[in-house]
Amino acid sequence: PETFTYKFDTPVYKGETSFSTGLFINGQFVDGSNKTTIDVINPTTGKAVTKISEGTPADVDIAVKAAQDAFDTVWGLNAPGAKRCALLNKLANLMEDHFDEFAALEALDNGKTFSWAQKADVPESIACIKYYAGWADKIRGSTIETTEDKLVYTRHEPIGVVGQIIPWNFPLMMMAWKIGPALATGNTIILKPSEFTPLTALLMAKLINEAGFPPGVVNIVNGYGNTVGQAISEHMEIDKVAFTGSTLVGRKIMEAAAKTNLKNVTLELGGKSPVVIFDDCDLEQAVAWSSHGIFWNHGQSCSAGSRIFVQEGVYDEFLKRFTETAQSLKVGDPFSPDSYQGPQVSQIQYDRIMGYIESGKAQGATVHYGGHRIGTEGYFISPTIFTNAEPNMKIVQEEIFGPVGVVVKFKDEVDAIQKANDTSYGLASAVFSQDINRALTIAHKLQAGTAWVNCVQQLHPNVPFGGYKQSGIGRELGEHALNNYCNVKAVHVNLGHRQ
Ligand code: TXE
Repeated sequence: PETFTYKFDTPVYKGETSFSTGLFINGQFVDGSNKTTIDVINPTTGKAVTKISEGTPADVDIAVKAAQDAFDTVWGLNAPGAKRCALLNKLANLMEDHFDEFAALEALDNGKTFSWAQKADVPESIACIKYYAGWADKIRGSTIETTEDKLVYTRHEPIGVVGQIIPWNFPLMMMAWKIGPALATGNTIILKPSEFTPLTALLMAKLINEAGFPPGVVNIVNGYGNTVGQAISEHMEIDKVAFTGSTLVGRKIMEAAAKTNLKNVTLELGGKSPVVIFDDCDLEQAVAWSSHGIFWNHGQSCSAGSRIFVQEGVYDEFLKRFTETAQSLKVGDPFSPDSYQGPQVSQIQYDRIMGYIESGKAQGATVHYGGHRIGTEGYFISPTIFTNAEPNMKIVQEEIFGPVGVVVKFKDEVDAIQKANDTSYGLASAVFSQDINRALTIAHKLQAGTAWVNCVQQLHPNVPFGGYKQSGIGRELGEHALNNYCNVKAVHVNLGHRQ
């Protein structure tokens, strides 16, 4: 396979990156078995920056064999926790050495701004790997009291070969969330990055080798969802699949698992998260956070606060200030120091978002601000605010995954809860109020895996994250994620009793 070498010469970063574009199987970079490639498009220009090897189901088979061999010999129960801990820490340190290179690659490949990748994606990915390094030698079962003639204890054993399919919105961070807990608990991995954003995973592959992980412990098979992704979810020798992406594909993955070996499935899917703003909020704080909630990462966040409910008394003032904030957000080149928002990730996503904006207009909602393309090159969309939306409209019900927020008025607490929970999703939610009793009461009534009080988009490696309703199954991050990657075995020991 070819080596991708790229010189960044931008106002915010000058430097060079270089790594193989092959599939990463058994510690080696190899061509896909069909020798075909996938173009990697820079969303700022719409032009290809390089090509990467395209994997096939046959490559998944080869990777699974390597992963199984590694599990049986050098990883799994054969690698003590302290060794897994040391390797994960080594990887985190190497990531730190390549900090700005990672941020630049995310900006090039995904279109997110270099400065936000520096502030969020890269440090949070490193923190996640370090956090799970800390767990690697602390995986433990328990003894359970039954009767005096028995000793019963549990072991938390690694599952084996696990599949991990990740999306394009936080390429490095999603990889870290997936590989951290899987490696800490001793599993071996077949990871498929998104075909839209494969670059940081390839740099990670290089560092995984450098850190000294045995060959076959982590395998990265780039490729399309309906080939490589499907092969992973159908594979008879993959015992668990973890997926982050659309609800549509989440269903396909469960179906594939059900039809094959009933592999264990965890899903982190879409959202349509409510932000509930009461009259008694700190308005400046509510405006700033709600703007960040929907416009950060160009709205391409599963926990984006895309439905903003504002109480009658403060609605007009909120809308005025929220609009001014949206106007002030600089949309432009991800490598420009003052850009807040870069391009959407791909032509497909650009078209999908513009389609939603058109549907909102057609169904009678008002484009209060934005709603149009910016520039003539790349996939830039203006921050957009809809008002006068009805509950059944597509822009209120469906995940747009772009910089498009809907602002809706509400009367009282009952009305707010009814409106906020009127969705098939349940990933995140937020409430703004200076009355702590009200804020917490509402936070407890919101049907979502995360409730933010007087803030939004707060994540931490120590804290579980995941969805209620159709936003997913299982929890990532924190101690909870370890359970996704362990089989619990109960051992009953008879202390001499004869039947
Ligand atoms: O996601 P896909 P897409 C939502 C968001 C967005 C929409 C579509 O609303 O607008 O999904 O984005 C792989 N078997 N989210 O189409 O297809 C695919 O190759 C196995 C929310 O890009 O779900 C990629 O690696 N895998 C989300 C991954 O699934 C398959 C993040 C995600 O892509 C597959 C991304 C198949 N049949 C999109 N088909 C979030 N929760 O944050 C595709 N894939």
